[in-house]
Parts: sequence; C-alpha cells; structure tokens
Amino acid sequence: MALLPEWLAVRSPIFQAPMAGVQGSELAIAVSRAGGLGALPCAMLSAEQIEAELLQIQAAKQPINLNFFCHTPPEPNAEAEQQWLQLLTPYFSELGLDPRSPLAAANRQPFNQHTADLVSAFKPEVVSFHFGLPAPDLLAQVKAAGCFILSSATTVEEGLWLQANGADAVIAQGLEAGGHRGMFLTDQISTQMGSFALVAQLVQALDAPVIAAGGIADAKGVKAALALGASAVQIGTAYLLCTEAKTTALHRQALKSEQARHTALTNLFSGRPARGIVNRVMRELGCLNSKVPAFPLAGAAITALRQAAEANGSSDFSPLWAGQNCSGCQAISAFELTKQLADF
Ligand code: FMN
Repeated sequence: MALLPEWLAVRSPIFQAPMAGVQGSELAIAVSRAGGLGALPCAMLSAEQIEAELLQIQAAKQPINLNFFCHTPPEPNAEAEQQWLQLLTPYFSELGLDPRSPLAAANRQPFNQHTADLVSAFKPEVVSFHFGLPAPDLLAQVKAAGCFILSSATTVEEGLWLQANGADAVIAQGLEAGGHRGMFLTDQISTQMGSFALVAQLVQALDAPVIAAGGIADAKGVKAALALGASAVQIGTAYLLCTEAKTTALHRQALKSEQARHTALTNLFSGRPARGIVNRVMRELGCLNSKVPAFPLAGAAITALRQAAEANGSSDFSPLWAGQNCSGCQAISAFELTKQLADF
C-alpha cells in the first residue's frame, strides 16, 4: 500500500471533511492548528470569495485541503424545470411567493480553468474533488503545482478508476456519510456500501492510501477505521455544531434534537442524492423524487422556498445535511474536537 506523504503522515490522521455552505476558512484553520487537516469547500464560493478565504489561510500558515466539485453541468431543460416548479407550486402559494418570478441561479460551479489557475498559484498542500476528477489537463496543472490529490469513491470500481486516473489517495465515502454522495460511475443508490464494507474492500483492492469517511464521530470510530487499514479518516457531521462552523441556528437545532436520528438520502435540494435530516418537504415529496431536474438545477426553486420559510423560523425546506451518526456533534471549538478525535 502506498503511504501518505511524510508531512501529512506525521500529523494526526483527522481530516476535516469539506462542507459547502456551512463553513469557511475559520473552521479549517482551527482543525489544522490542532494537528489535523482542515478543508475549505469551494463549490459554492465565487472566485472573489475563494481568494478572500485563501488570504486568511495564507496568514494562518496552516496546511489546507481545497475542495471542488467536478460535475458536468447539465444542458438547460425548460420542461424538467417547469415540471419541478409545478410540483412545488402549492408550497410557493403557501408561502405567498410567485413561482413565475425569476429565481436565483443554482450556485455550484464545477472546477474550471479559472479555479485551476487560482489553485496552482496558491499551491495548497492538498486538493480534493467530489464527483470524480476534473478534465486531465486541469488535473495535470494542479498536480504540477505539487498538490496531493484526493477524491471520494462510493464503490470499489470508483476507487480503482480514481487510482488509475490520478488520485494520490482515495476517500472511501460510506453510505452513512452526510452531504452529497460523491458517486460518479453509477447513479444506482443500490450500489452504495456502508463505510466499513467499503474501507475494507478498497484497502484490499488499491495501492493508494484509503481515507475512511461516513459515520465516524469519536475517537473509538477513528481507531476502528484505522484498524481496518485506513490511513486517515475524514469527518464532517461531528464538526457541524462547532463554534467556528457557519451552520444556521435552525440546522443546529435539528442536529441537537431527536429529529437527527432520522436521516435519508434525498435529491430534492440539488438534483443529486445527499444525506440530510428528514424534514417536511422530504416527507411530503418523497426523498428521492423522479421529477427533480438534474444537478444543480433543482437548487434554485427550493432555495426560494427555503429563504421564505427560514424567515418564519421553519426548516421545512432547508437542506439539513447530516450523516447517520450525529452522536459526536458538540458545541465546542473545532480545535478541541480535533484533539478529542485524535485521542484514540
Ligand atoms: N464533501 C465534499 O467533498 N464537498 C463538499 O462540499 C461537501 N459538503 C458537505 C456538507 C455537509 C454539511 C456534510 C455533512 C458533508 C459534506 N460533504 C462534502 C461530504 C463529506 O466530504 C464526507 O463524505 C462526510 O461528511 C463524511 O461523513 P460524516 O458526515 O458522517 O462524517
């Protein structure tokens, strides 16, 4: 098995999962200061926002993982979007909104030449991708800048593909994980494996190091993943209540309540399956609905509903992203949580 680069291997094996929409550089810097590896999710940031965050990271002089989505944007499909709006019309009426008024564009840009230029100039220690890898020339540019490349696999086939196509280490993203599933060679949910089944098989099948993700929430979970052969763990959900996270008050409230015991995969908020705490819109429309337009187009209409509902103190239309194991969520600093996780 290949090893993590020496500078990374001597740090604690706690990688904070990049979590778009709920954190910025403050959380990442705190994790790296505690000896783990902090991550900045860039998928929902503009180029200007990324540059501002990079200035903070540069000033902190801490290692960083910059994370990007690398989906292929869908062709516009007016019919599918119309069908989606029609399904949501009763909710627009309930909230006093007009579904015909222009909606904000869905704000998830894939990794592109501009971001590749930004990254190769900044030279972060680690760059990670979700939904596969970017085009070979863009990946080559980032590798030439000396960055260590990670991407998530949800099946053994995806792990083998990532290893063959330039990933230096593979994140085994088990079914328990919160947020979007990184699946990219299949859209069949039935292929998705639990974390430990996936880690064990990827460790056996790959030469590249494997990083375990999904449902790991405390030091005992870290120890178990390492015992299975993982070189490190990537943890997201446990960081959601940390003081440095930008998790909204409604999201925090759901994470602390019994509601968090019931998470499910849903495509309603973006068009791709992602795991979150079950709320009203998921119950009423069905978590996986075939009328949802392709990723990321679904996001625009539901964001309008979300904003109106949240202004009334309701999370009925909010993506309450969380993994299956919320037991490790603590309202403490990310520095302290990272130290606890590393004490295995
Ligand atoms: N993974 C990414 O690669 N990029 C993201 O932007 C991203 N956003 C996420 C947002 C939230 C709120 C959560 C909970 C997860 C997100 N993920 C994202 C998935 C994580 O990388 C990781 O697979 C997951 O958090 C691990 O499982 P756990 O949440 O049970 O710890």
